[in-house]
Amino acid sequence: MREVTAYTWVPDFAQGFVKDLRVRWALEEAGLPYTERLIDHQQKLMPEHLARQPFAQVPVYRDDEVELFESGAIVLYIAEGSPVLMPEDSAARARVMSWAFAALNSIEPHVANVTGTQLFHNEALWAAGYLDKEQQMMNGRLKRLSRWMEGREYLEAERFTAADLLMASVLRELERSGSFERFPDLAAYCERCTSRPAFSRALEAQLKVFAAAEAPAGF
Ligand SMILES: N[C@@H](CCC(=O)N[C@@H](CS)C(=O)NCC(=O)O)C(=O)O
Repeated sequence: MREVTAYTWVPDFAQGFVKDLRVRWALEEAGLPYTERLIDHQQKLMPEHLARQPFAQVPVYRDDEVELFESGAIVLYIAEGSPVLMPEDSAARARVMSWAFAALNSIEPHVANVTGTQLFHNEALWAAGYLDKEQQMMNGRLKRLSRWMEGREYLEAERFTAADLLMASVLRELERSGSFERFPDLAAYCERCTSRPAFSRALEAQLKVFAAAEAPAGF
């Protein structure tokens, strides 16, 4: 039994970007079937859900052995048992960990600051100045990532791993913000990862849920 908790519905801007997508993608890459447990935005605040995800978010993952929250931890857990997502060699596995944390800790906060400001605060008086500074910070990180990627197809060597899954999940947020224009190499890398059939299946599975749902009153 493998179960992924996700939302019944999210607003348009979030559809295709909710973080259960990373988990679905990892499961698809690993060839592991799963079921969905769908909750709404009231249920995420209930004690039952908070006992599983202390921050009232999704995803949550459960199988016969573990119950986990945090998409990065879940992806790495799935990757542990999948040769598609994790190399065999122990040093190479450790490098995948390094890059997984780099994606979530060194890149994602900057991407989130920029895309979050654009999505939620674009009209605010302070937004332009803040966005300018945050974009500079983010571009600094992307420039260093771009240098690292010179001559590489994937983060570590020639093969796709869980680290690429996480990095591409973070970078694809930039497709809609125009921030990729300065980094065509990173855009190509992201496309290389998301053109994998497993990603398409995961995206389709998330979007199918929203297509079948009705927006709650007030949206
Ligand atoms: N660090 C968490 C973040 C999870 C997260 O941001 N979940 C969002 C959906 S993508 C959520 O449930 N937001 C609802 C909320 O924060 O109230 C992870 O990677 O799992």
